[in-house]
Amino acid sequence: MSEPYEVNFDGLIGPTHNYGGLSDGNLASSNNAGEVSRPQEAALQGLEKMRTLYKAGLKQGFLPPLMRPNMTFLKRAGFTGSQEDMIKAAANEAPSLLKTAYSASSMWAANAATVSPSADTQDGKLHLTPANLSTMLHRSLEHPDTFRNLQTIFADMGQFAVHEALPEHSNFSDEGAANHVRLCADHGAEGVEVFVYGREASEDTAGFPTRQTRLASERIAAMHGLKPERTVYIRQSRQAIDAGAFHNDVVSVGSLNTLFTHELAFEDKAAAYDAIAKAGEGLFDLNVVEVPDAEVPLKDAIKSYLFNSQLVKMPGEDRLVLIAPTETEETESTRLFCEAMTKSNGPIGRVHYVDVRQSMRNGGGPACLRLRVVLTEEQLRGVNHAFLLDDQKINALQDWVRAHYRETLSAADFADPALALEISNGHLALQKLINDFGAQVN
Ligand code: SUG
Repeated sequence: MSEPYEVNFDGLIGPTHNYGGLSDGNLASSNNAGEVSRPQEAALQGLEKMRTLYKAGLKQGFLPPLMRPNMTFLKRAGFTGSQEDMIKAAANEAPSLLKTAYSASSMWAANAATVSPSADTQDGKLHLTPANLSTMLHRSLEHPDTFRNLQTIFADMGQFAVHEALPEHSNFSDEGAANHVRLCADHGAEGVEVFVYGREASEDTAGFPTRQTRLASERIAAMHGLKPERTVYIRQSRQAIDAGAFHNDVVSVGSLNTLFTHELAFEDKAAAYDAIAKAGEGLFDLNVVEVPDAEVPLKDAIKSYLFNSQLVKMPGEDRLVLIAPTETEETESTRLFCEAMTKSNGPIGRVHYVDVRQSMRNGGGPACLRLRVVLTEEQLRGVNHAFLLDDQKINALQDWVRAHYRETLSAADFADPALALEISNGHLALQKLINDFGAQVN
């Protein structure tokens, strides 16, 4: 049997990428609110990151951007008439709702879904559950379309189970893979699935919003048919959330048997490491690379997004590679930590920096931009190949971006109905491109 693949599906950054300041508790989103964004540059940066992983010999896929403005949302919010009427009325009466309808937040694919590979599930299928993202209004609009996209990509019901999102209520707040870590000996071997939550279902918490409940995590684990003895629930530390770690993937990342984490990521770190090690008994020996606050203060970890990196096993390399944002290189404490870490003989042997600055300015690093899906050879054949990339397809998507995206965008532009038309033409061109990709023989 050949080794299964960990495929990264990145969110293709959409033409309405903007700095809306919509995410309370996400410091980058708040600090850059109202700035002029550069959608074309953003999407090209994202595609170059995808190319980096593809060229290194990894399988790379993409999730298309969701259609914006979200007219269904505006309709449900009480706007009527033609598209033009609705946009003009929203611009006059409720510009913040128009901004919400225009959000390109589906680019952060780590929040698209929670994924359990077939090696962990009782029915032997790969399970995916879109996140309801119910804490933030703009993000809560994503899941119905994400569900449809996942159904299109993972259509083979004999191999894949795509569930509907959990009920939209704060008791079930769910942010998908951003609060989920899978540890294992090899991608294809049975693993331990770790769910990190910020609060109990009906608990009131002061401070920045806690976006994941334990109940949501438990229901997803049950829905995916995970073994209770291989499933761990860990509470995220209040200190990390209040410092701006709105998702756990801002303060830790795991791959294979390695957990790379800030020492203040979890409420009770000793209990957390013990619980993971115990759940992994007989499967793997847990290797924790813990970053001390004295070397990298939480504030620097969050500013630099050291942990919002992709931790990957590259073909031909013995040790793991950390695909980190350039901000990690520019922040002294994190750069020095990475230099020392790669010189030691620990599990992370190399750091590769990528430029995803446009996304970073909204709080989305390399790890936010991707959804990891472990696929066996047979499952890979069952995936809709239009969404799996190679060099030519990346070039074609970049040409499409250059043809259809504005160089700059600000919230004031949303009031002009011509923007919506322009975007919908671009969307049609993308549909055609995806159909062409699908028609190619792989
Ligand atoms: O949900 N930012 C996203 C960033 C998501 C990052 N994802 C992970 N850590 N996995 C969020 O806060 C900002 C949008 C704005 O303000 O326009 C935003 O939604």
